[in-house]
This record gives sequence, structure tokens and C-alpha cells, in this order.
Amino acid sequence: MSDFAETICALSTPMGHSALGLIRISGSKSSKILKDLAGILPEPRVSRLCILKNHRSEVIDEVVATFYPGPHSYTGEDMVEISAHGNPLILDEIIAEIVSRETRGAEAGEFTRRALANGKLSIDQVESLDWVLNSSTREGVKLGLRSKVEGLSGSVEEIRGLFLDLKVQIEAQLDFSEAEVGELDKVQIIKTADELRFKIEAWAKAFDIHKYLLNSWTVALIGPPNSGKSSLFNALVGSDRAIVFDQPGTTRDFLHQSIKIDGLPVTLIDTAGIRNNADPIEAIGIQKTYEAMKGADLICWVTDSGEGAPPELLSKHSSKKWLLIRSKSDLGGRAPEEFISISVKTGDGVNEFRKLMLPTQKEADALTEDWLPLTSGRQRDLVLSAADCLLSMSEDLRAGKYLDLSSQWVDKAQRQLSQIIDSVPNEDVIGAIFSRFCIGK
Ligand SMILES: Nc1nc2c(ncn2[C@@H]2O[C@H](COP(=O)(O)OP(=O)(O)OP(=O)(O)O)[C@@H](O)[C@H]2O)c(=O)[nH]1
Ligand SMILES: [Mg+2]
Repeated sequence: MSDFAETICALSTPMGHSALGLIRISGSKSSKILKDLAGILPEPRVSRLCILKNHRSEVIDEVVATFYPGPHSYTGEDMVEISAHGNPLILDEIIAEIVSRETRGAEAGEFTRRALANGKLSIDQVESLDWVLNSSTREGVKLGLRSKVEGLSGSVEEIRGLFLDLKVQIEAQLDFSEAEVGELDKVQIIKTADELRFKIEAWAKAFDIHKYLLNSWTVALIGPPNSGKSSLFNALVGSDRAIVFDQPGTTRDFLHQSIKIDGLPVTLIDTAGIRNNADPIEAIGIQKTYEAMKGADLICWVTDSGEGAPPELLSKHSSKKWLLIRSKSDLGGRAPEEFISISVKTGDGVNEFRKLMLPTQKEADALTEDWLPLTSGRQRDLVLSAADCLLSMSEDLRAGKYLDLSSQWVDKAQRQLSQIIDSVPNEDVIGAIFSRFCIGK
């Protein structure tokens, strides 16, 4: 981890010619550096027009500078923001003058890391920034902003309250001996636990659907060999990217390509056909197909026989969105009702399929809860593990296990939920979150 005692600086706007470029400095030396370069230190939080000069007292630029003393700044440390003219020559020289004064260039996301370390932002607020900065839709930006401005702590608190109600229900029974706890009471506890579980599962599911508003929606084409996956992939991509051949086992490695649907970026994946008795190379390809399914948001089962997907695959990925596709409709035969009928040869059904590849706004809206939207896979996984705890609790109760175990399951679920807003998560979690941040943020 980088040393937070050091003063850092970075250009927070993209490098290139523009009207303005914003340079940020954070750390104890911030005010001294500004005073050195500008000859004055503006009063806190007041933007001042000043002339910056280099170490040879030559003018570098006329800028607007603002000094934010800690802790009332973005990072919680002393900070300076300089709006300079957006010429890379000027911006480079200002940065060079700053770093020559016991300051180093910031690492990607380091300003925000410091804000997190200093309690200016909670971890869930940091995660929502990804939506604010990187969403390719207005809805995605709005969703991120809601979570950023309010934070998820209110929603988590509300759910904690529901868990507490459940715990009270359980503990009211703990004063009685096991023989005295009535069947009716147990049924009531299971009912409350199940209702709570469905609600929080829907919260997690909403994230899986909302993800398409960010810039990450991955669609995997899977199915038996020779079913026309690569042909469909090429048709959607609009070029002969994948090899198509009249022989099962043609695709061995998976291919991915970014395409746009309704202006939204979608990653499309073509995979090796799934079958038993594949040769060793093909078998490796099939393993990769399973990997691709894990990362996909939508799984499309492509078959020319109308045979459904293997039940074990369906149940393994039951939480994902699936589409069933009957390919080669030009060859005749009727597709089962739940299948979309497609022919790459005649173009039949391809555009209809393209439209179905993204969730509809209606689908996303239907899942919107009173609780603020989740903004990361980490948060979603924590909600699902809390839901799993509730499921285990109900199963234990149904199996006749003693009630004090139930109370422990609720505690465990609560701990999972708390981690959503935990202000000091471990380094691995932080590292993963900040890997998507750019320098200057
Ligand atoms: N008649 C007809 N043939 C098709 C259609 N789509 C694909 N084919 C043919 O089916 C054969 C297999 O197509 P691919 O796209 O390579 O199938 P695949 O599912 O990628 O096969 P693997 O990579 O082996 O799993 C090729 O000969 C294609 O020309 C279609 O819509 N109609
Ligand atoms: Mg193929």
C-alpha cells in the first residue's frame, strides 16, 4: 500500500488540449506548495485567480486555485485544486514544479483511497463512484449518484431492523424448553425468515439486472457442438470473426467481442460446444465454456434440435437470465414454445433476438425496491450470503434442530450485511475495488 503520509498530486482531467485542466494536490505540503508557486495562499475554500511561477520565477500560467484545509476536503487532508489552461505543456510544467517539492504523482484512485481511509467516504460510496464515472447510460449515472449521495447505510440499517424483529421472535421462544416451543411458533419464524430472504434476494437480483446500465453486460452463447453458435456470433458482430464449419467441435477457445445494442456496450462471447467424449483440446475448450458462463449476465442456449439446456447447468446458473434459442429455423421443424426461433441463413429472428439480449427498463424497474440500489458484485455477494444464512436457518428449523442455532444464523447474516458498509474492509477488497479507478480520482 502506498504511503499516505506523503503529499501527492495528479491531473484529474484527461491529458490533451482543452479549455481547462484540473490539478489536485493532497497532503500536508499542499498549502506550502501553492504559496510557493502562487506567492499567496488563498483563504480556505475561496477560489482565487493567481499567477503560478516556476523555480526560475518565470510565469507558467494564470490559474484559479482553491485551498481546502483538512478535514473538510475530498480526501480529508489539506488539498489544493488548480484550474489551469488545458495545454499539456502548461499542465506538465505545473506538475513538474509540484513534484519537485517533496511530492509524488498519485497512484490510480489514491485520492479516493485516502478519502476512504479518513472516513470521508464509506466503501459502498466508493463503489458507487464507478457508476457515476463509467456508466454509459443516464439511468446508470442516476443510480450511482443515489447510492453515492445517500450511502447504503440507511438501507442496511432498515434491513438490520427486520433481522432484529426475526431475532426477537426467535429469542422469545428460547425461554421455553424445546418441548414447549409449539409447531405453530416455528412455522411463524420460518415464514418471517423466508419473507425476509425473498426480499433481500430480490435486492441482489436487481443489481444483476441493473448492471446493464453500467458498461458491463456479458452475453454467452452456449450449446451443443455444431448448433450454429459461431454463425450467430458472426451475425451479431457483423463480420466473420469466428470460424464456422460443418463439423462439431470447430470452436475450441472462447472469443469475445464488444458490440452495441441500443447504443449500450455488450460483450458477446462465442464458446466451444458442450458435449461428452470430446478430445483433450476440445475438453479444455469446454472447461472455458463453463468459466465463461460464470462471468455472463445472460446465457443463451443455442440448439438446432430444440432440446433444452442440461438441467445441471440450468440449476447451477439459475440466478442468471437465460434465453433459449432454436437455430437453423430455415431447415424446418417447430421450435418448442419457450424457444426463440432463429435462422442465420435467412436472418429470421436475429433482430428480435438482438432486442431481447438486454433487460428492458420495465424489467429493471419492477425490481426496484425501497432500498437504495446495490452498486457492486461484492455487495450483491454479501446480500446473497446473508440470504443463504436465512435459508440454512429455515432448513435447520424444518429438520427439527434447536432454536438457539437459528439465532446464530441470524447473527451471521447480520455480519454479512454489515460488511456492505464496513468502513475498513481488508486490503484485497480495497485493491479489487480500486483496480477500476484512474489516476487523479
Ligand atoms: N441451414 C442453416 N445452417 C446453419 C445456420 N447456422 C449455422 N449453420 C451451419 O451449421 C454448421 C455449424 O455452424 P457453426 O456456427 O460453426 O456452429 P457452432 O455451434 O459454432 O459449432 P461448434 O463450434 O462446433 O460448437 C455450419 O455448417 C453452418 O453453416 C442456419 O441458420 N441455417
Ligand atoms: Mg463454433
